Order: sequence, then C-alpha cells, then structure tokens
Amino acid sequence: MARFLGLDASTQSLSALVIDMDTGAVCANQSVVFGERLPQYQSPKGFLAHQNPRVRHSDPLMWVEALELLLGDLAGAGLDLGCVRGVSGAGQQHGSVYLTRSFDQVGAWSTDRPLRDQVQPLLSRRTSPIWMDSATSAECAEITRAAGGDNRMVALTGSRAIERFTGPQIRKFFKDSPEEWAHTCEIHLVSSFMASLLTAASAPIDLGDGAGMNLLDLGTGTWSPALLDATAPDLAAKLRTPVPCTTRVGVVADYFVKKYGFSPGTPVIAFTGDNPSSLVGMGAGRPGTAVISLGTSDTVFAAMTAPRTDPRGTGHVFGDPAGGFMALACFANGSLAREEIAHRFGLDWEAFSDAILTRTRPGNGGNLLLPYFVPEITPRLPVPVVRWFGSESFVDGRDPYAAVRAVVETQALSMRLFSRWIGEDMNPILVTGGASRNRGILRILADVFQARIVPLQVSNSSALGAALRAAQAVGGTSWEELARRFSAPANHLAMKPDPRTLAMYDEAGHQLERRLNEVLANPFVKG
Ligand code: ADP
Ligand code: XUL
Repeated sequence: MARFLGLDASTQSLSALVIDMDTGAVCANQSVVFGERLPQYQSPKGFLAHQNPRVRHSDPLMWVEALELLLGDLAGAGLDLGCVRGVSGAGQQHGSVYLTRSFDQVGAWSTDRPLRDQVQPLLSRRTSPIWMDSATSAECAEITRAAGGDNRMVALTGSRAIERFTGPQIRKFFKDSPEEWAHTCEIHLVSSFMASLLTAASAPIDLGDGAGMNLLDLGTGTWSPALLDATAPDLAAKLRTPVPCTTRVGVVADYFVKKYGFSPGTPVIAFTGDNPSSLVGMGAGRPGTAVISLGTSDTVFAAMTAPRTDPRGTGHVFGDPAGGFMALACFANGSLAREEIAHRFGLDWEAFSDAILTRTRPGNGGNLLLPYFVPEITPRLPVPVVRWFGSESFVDGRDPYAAVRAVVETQALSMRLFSRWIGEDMNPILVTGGASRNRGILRILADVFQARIVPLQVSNSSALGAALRAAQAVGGTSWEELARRFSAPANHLAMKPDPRTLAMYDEAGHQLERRLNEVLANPFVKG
C-alpha cells in the first residue's frame, strides 16, 4: 500500500490528511482544534490574549501536544501509520520558534516522557510570535534603512520589510530580550519546527516558507548576508541553509515509530508554508489558476508565469513547491472579522449565508463597512479601524443582515483591488479554507471578481498539498498526475457570476478605494 501523510499546523488547528496512491482515495482527514482539545493553553483561536492588539504570540508547546494528540487520534481510529511511505507538512507562515540547543544535539526523543516535556527545556523563548503579530514597525524601518530602501528589499526578497515576517520579529527579540537572545542557538519557522519534531533532528527551512522571512535572496535561494547583518548579530549561525521544497530532510524518529506505529525509516520531506502547500494541494502549482483561501487569514495567490512584484508594497513573492514562484496577498481580517459580525448578531453560518443570498442585495444599497477589527496587513493599518458609511438604518450595525453583506463585500472588493498586481488569469478561481463552504460568501466573490468560483472536493488543501509533496518527492509521481487524481474540482458546488453586478461592483470598488485612502492618510482619526 503506498500511502502518504500530510500535516498542516495552521493558526487554529493541526490537521492530518492521508492519500492512498493505489486507490486514489483520501483515507484520513482529521484535525485537532487547539481551542477545543488543548484549553489549558488559553488560546481559543490559536493565539494567546494580549492587551496590545499588535502583539500576537502562540505557545509552541501547544503545537507539540497537538502533534501527539493527532497521531494518537489517527492510530486510535484504526489507521495503520506503518503503511505511510512518506510524510511532509505545512505550517502557518512567518511564525518563529527559538531554541537554546539544536535539535541535532538532542539526538533522539525518549519514549519514557511526553514530547512536550522534552521540548520545553529547549525553548529559549517561551512563546512564538505568529503571522498576526504587527508589533515590529520600528524594526522594519531599521532593516529597510540598512538594506538600502523599500525597492531594494522588494528586489532582493520579493516583499518590503513586513511586520509579521520573521526577520523583523527576530530583530525585535534580539533588541528587547538580549539575555534570551544570547541563549538562542537555533531559530525555526513553524514548518521547520514541526519537521524537526518528527525527525528528532534540525530540519532546514524550505525556499517556499523561507521567502516569508525578509531574509532570503530570491535570486540565489540563499540567506542574504546583507539582510542577516541588518537583522541581528550572528544570525547566520542560528539558521540552517535553506533547501528546495522537495528535499528529504530525515526519517520519522524512533519515538513515533514506537508510539504510533510508523515504519522505521519513513522519509520526511521538507515542510513548507501553508499557502505554498495549499497552492500545490489545489492543483495550482503550475501557472494558470488563481486561488482564494478563506482560513483564519484570507489569501489570494497564484503561481507566477513571470517575475513580478507589487508596486503598492503589500504583496509578496514566495517559492512555489512545484518550481518557480508564487504571488500572494494576505488579509488579516478574514474569518475572525466574519465571526465578529456573526457573533455580534447571534447568527450561525447558515444564517450568515442566508443574509447574503436572500435578505440583502448586491451593492448593499450603497452602504459600506471598513471591517478591520484587528490591525490589517492589506492595506497596512497599524490600528483596528471599524467605520460604517451609509444610511442611518445601517451605521453602527443597526441592520444585522446588511452588516453581514457589508463585511464580505469589503473583503471581496479589497481582495480584488490588492491582488491586481498578481497579473495572472483570475477566472475561474479555486477556493479553499474553512469559510469556502459558505455559499453566501462564494456568491459575493463570484460577482465581485466576475469569475466562476470553484471549491475542491477535498477540504484542507494545505494538508493535501503536504501529502502530495511527499508523494511527488518519495514516489516520483508528477504534479499533473497528482492534481488529476486528488485535486478534483467540485463543479456541482461552483458559483457562477451574475454579469448584471459588474458595473455596480466597479463603482463600489472605487468607493472603497476612496474610503481606504482617507483612512490610510490618518488611521488614528475616527472618521
Ligand atoms: P486555519 O487553517 O487558518 O486554521 P481554516 O481554514 O480551518 O483556518 O478555517 C477556520 C475558519 O473557518 C474559522 O475561523 C471559521 O470562522 C471559518 N468557518 C468555518 N465554517 C464556516 C462557514 N460555514 N462559513 C463561514 N466561515 C466558516
Ligand atoms: C501569509 C500569512 C498567513 C499565514 C497563516 O503571508 O501571513 O496566510 O500563513 O495562514
């Protein structure tokens, strides 16, 4: 039996998906939701509470415990992990883990104690800043200055210096916590941390996720000496050389063989970022198909036919696991903003969808909401901004149904506006992530993008992408064949655009841009 396991350590959960190459079936697809299964970490949405909305950290031990729970669930459900011929994985991007000792010095995990207890003493920093953190504006400015300006940053790394990116986060840690910094000998991304746990060895960062650090020279695929210097002293010694996404980084450690029944010697392929992994999971690793992912963050991405960067400075270029590069725009106020409105009005997801499909009309009667409940990544808003524009019956959320439509219309218009630079074909658009099963949201995306919006049959494209990457690297199956077998579109669920909404949404797009420009000029002033 040729089976491959993909893991996805995302913001709110850790998921596993197993594909069977003989039958073409997905034979396991399971998650451990942190808030539900690990309440002791006080992270109901996957991150720790903090009074400063710009600070967002998670406890890396929560991810360690989740890995054990998830593997226990799979084995407990009767899945024979001994049949798995290769493993790969994905992680929420940009988040970082800091160690006092290299995983290589640990050698092996002891089966006498839970993994969590063995990892805890290795941490030089108790918590991990994650992608939602935006507390590093000063460090971004310092790095940009040292590197020679925004344009130089973009030319080298594919992105400006960005608050959530790992380089600025490392610099802040070095500045704010010199003692812990002095004790740090190895730094990982969430992806390479999870791969290191699995192999009991220090797994290198891959080029897909590494591109989200403001440290990688995209031209050479190596850490940029100038950026390492601009970020923190002696940083090169704390990072392993980055590797292509298809690299075999080790084998499943004895600990997991003994505890969960993996076969000895099961190869582990480099883990990557959740978005690069999702790109191949969606069957979009080759240029020609764009993807919208509606997870905790909303992202728009596509494999690139030609090198391109975002003149506005909010977009990014990451490595594409299928080769070449991918373009991406990321929005922090995704699912959590939709949840904010749903909870405020006591609506479940069905009622949320219904508010769009049956209770309100495209354009929302000209009403507009800026729904930035947390600092926004795209456009760059350093503080939360929630503003209502329109009729008296709409403002301040007086009409729950109009509020639902308003949050989703602004999200969709903003995705369209800020992904234009990507320049790849945007019809059809494949859609994934927790919110992609919401018909109302798909309706608005179809109309705003004037594109056919198509979900996949398999949910959790990031874990699927990880399983496919293991199959490609270990089994040698081509990307095309893997996509044909496992990334089939659910055409019966596709949403077609209504051409009658085209002009109206163009006008709404201009309105939104005008309001955003006002706010960007002075986000601290209430309009
Ligand atoms: P991540 O991978 O970032 O952890 P997921 O892709 O698993 O996130 O998506 C989780 C989010 O999906 C939740 O925050 C929830 O708000 C949202 N979600 C789940 N089901 C629905 C639905 N039917 N409609 C809208 N949103 C949903
Ligand atoms: C991408 C980004 C998020 C995280 C979490 O740049 O910050 O999409 O990867 O999913």
